[in-house]
Amino acid sequence: MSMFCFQCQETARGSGCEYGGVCGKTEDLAQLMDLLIYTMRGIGAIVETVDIEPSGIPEVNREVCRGLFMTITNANFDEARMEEEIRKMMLLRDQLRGGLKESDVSELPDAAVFQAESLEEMQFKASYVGVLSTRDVNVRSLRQLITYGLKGMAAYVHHAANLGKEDPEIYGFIHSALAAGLKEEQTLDDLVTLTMKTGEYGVRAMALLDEANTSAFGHPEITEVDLGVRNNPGILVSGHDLSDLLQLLEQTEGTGIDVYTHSEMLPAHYYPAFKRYSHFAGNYGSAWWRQLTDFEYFNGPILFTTNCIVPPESEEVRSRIFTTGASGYPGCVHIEAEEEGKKDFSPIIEMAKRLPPPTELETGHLVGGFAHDQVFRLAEPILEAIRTGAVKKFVVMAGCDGRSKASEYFSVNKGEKEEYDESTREYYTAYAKRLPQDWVILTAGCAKYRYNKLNLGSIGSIPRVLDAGQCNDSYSLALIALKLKELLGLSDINDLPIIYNIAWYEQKAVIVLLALLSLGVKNIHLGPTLPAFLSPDVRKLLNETFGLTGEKPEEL
Ligand code: FSO
Ligand code: SF4
Repeated sequence: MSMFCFQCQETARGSGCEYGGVCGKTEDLAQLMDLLIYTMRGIGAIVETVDIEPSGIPEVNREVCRGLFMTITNANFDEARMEEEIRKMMLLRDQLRGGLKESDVSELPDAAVFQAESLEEMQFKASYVGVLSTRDVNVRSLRQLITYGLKGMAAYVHHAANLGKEDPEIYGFIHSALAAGLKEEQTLDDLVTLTMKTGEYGVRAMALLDEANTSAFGHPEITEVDLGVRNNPGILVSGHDLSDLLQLLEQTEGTGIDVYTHSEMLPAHYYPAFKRYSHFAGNYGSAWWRQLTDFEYFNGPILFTTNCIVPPESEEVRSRIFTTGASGYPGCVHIEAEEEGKKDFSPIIEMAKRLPPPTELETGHLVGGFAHDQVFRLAEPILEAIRTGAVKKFVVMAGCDGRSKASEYFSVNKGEKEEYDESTREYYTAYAKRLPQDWVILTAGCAKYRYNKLNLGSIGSIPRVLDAGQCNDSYSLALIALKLKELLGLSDINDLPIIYNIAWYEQKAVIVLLALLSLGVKNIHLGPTLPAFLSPDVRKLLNETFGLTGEKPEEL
């Protein structure tokens, strides 16, 4: 075994990928990712040891966030770029270390000083610094919980930075939490404290991104998004980065090319700033894991701004995929930012002009845009519906979608009741269908694709599925809960008529979970299966302290 990774929900046998990833990650790539994390821990150790002010090292801050983002599930499959990133990170690390006194350097851990010139040397080094190098299972579990939370946080910070919003204190926390992963003497109590702090900084990072998005694009508003196609050639934009989308819309204006969103880009339609582009056509396809079929029919080029990439099976589809930012795939053209974050998307535009328009997959529309500002403006009717009993309960079904099981909507009738396997994602479709008519779903993230096309109707003017946006917009759901608590005069967020039935897949969901825990939310149901990286003792601790459970909510 030359790799071990258990960071996502689809990890092999529910315990860990050891001979290549279920996601498509190779052993070599997994090793390089381990070494990249180790190098960034070394940077954190230097920053901490000599008390470097994070505001004085902007390039290092941004590169560390990008590096963390590159290791998130399904973001980057390109070994050559990972190797290049390690070299860049080592250079930044060595420059940081360069000005230090001999005595300071001698105090630094190996991660801050090791050298690896060739790929072979990197691989050799990587084989000693992966997840399993932490022997104690509980320390390993909490250390990885924190690391995965940092990856999610870094993704949000990276998007905010692309829009010009940065917070040196968040960067400072990321450096110190990375460095903490090198400390031998950490107790479980230290790690639990750091886990909670990670959640607190997660809230700050989500608030920062919310501010970046809303100040750049306006507040999301209720919007009907078209699911059909037009007759022009198209470009499909996937991932989560709204600044990339804006640049693409600007560069395609007047070219006769339409721009469509895919998966987690759907919520871009809710922002006023994007609505002024008449060639911003609609949403194409479904959740990330269905992309192999969706892309085949799209016919035009596809731009990945972040995860989730599924390794393309056909050369034809691969030739139409472009990546940018932290994402990457071998053999696909990667578009790097030039000065001031500007990107030249002309290779994508030129390809789009030569290719046919997308093939229609479906017609109709989806309604979304229920982020905090919009929901606050609907506070009166919502409160009235709660008071009169028209709305009995809210269920937060935010998070991620995933492959298991591959059939999207199922129906196995055994007697009166629909049967489903609770360990698969079919459960979320079944659950949404079974909800009483006076329950409302609050959602964010790609988890919504399990039920957002079911036509679950409305209660008066309130749709039964309120989509706040992307996974990072789960922050909106927390703000909505806090506002309801205030308006209903409650003293505890857990007294609200809200239950949490959250689906997770990758590490952005980990920071959302830690953020919710730090806000005091209790009794979260997390599925379809609990993370493999939570050891039995850590599961017990999270259950006893926060009521976190892998059990599904009671039968309806
Ligand atoms: Fe989904 Fe993928 Fe957004 Fe994730 S597309 S799974 S939690 O990247 O970030 O919700
Ligand atoms: Fe396995 Fe998930 Fe890691 Fe990929 S990201 S190697 S599927 S645990």
